[in-house]
Amino acid sequence: MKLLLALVSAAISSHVALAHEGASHDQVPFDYNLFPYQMPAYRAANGEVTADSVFSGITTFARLPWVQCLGKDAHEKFDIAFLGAPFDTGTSYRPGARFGPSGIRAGSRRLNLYGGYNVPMEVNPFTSLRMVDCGDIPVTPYDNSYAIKQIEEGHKALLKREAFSPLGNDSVTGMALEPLSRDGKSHPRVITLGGDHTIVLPLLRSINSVYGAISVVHFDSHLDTWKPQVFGGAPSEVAAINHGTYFWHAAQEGLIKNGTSIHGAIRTTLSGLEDYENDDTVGFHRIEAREIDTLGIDGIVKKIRDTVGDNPVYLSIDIDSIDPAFAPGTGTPETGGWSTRELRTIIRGLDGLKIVSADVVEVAPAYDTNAELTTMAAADVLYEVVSAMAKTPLGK
Ligand SMILES: [Mn+2]
Repeated sequence: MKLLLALVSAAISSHVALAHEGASHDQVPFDYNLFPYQMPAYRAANGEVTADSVFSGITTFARLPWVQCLGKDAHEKFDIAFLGAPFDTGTSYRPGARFGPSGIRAGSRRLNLYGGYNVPMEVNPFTSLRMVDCGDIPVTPYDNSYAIKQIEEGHKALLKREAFSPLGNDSVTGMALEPLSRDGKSHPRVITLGGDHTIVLPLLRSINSVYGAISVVHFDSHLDTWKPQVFGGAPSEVAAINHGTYFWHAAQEGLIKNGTSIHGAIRTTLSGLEDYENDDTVGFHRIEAREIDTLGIDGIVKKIRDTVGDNPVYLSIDIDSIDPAFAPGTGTPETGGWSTRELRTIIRGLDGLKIVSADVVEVAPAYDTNAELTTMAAADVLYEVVSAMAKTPLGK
């Protein structure tokens, strides 16, 4: 507790110096710290500094400050933004992922209770980067085509900004790093909280506008590269875009760099082996869930790293990559998956990859347990993602 109070005091005393132009405090209670500790705290009437309880207050991801990025705080800068996309009208089986963003936030409340230092990664993402929660994109539940446009525009509005922290120098050469983006500017990273997996089509359109065609690392029990005629039957153009076909559309639009993308944790049944041939055409390599018994975690990490190399990477995590024993709250669960521990270790193995943005999708809290297993797993997986991001600047 002493350490916690010391951290809070340090954060309070640095607060004044770090409050920067443009920061608005009109809705922020007490001495709310925007950076670096980002931990809600207040000074009581007797002058003592007290950390707010993790179970109280309005819930944001990891209790990060809420910034109205799509509203009055349109010019606020950050390094990582959490952004909800509460869309689930592209699901084939159980609906409910529209409650994913609020569920993941609830599952994330305890992430930085002790300060947030990641022991195996040797980094504290909460003190290394300015992270904020931008709330949710307004998404209509009545019109998929319109909702998909809303998601692309909402994501772009954040991604197009300049990052809060400078890019820094190469740790080996000492030379200033150059951004990976097409416009030569340093952009923040956006972590999208889904939502069903359909949202990745508009997200990849947004990513493409800043980075061009991208390599994708995709953890999922399903391929999601199916042709609309195979998955859903494509009775209309709107129905053709759903949570099993979005990668097929993304490839048609040239958003995915062919041959440098990879799925992990695949274990779905198929219409036939031609689904794998189609998957090859769309541009993915595959790691099946059961290969963890032969390749091991190190072999899986090596295969992913060999596939994407130094390319900019978009990371998409379907929570159903994890076994339903550990993450039952999802739309299309498949048994025989990885444990939460295994997926977290694999993601830590991606340290050093140029992950430009990421998502966790298909979290449907209505099917979760009272113990919040699924939403905790989603939040903890994202903690590993932001830790990897904190260690790897987006430069070359
Ligand atoms: Mn999926």
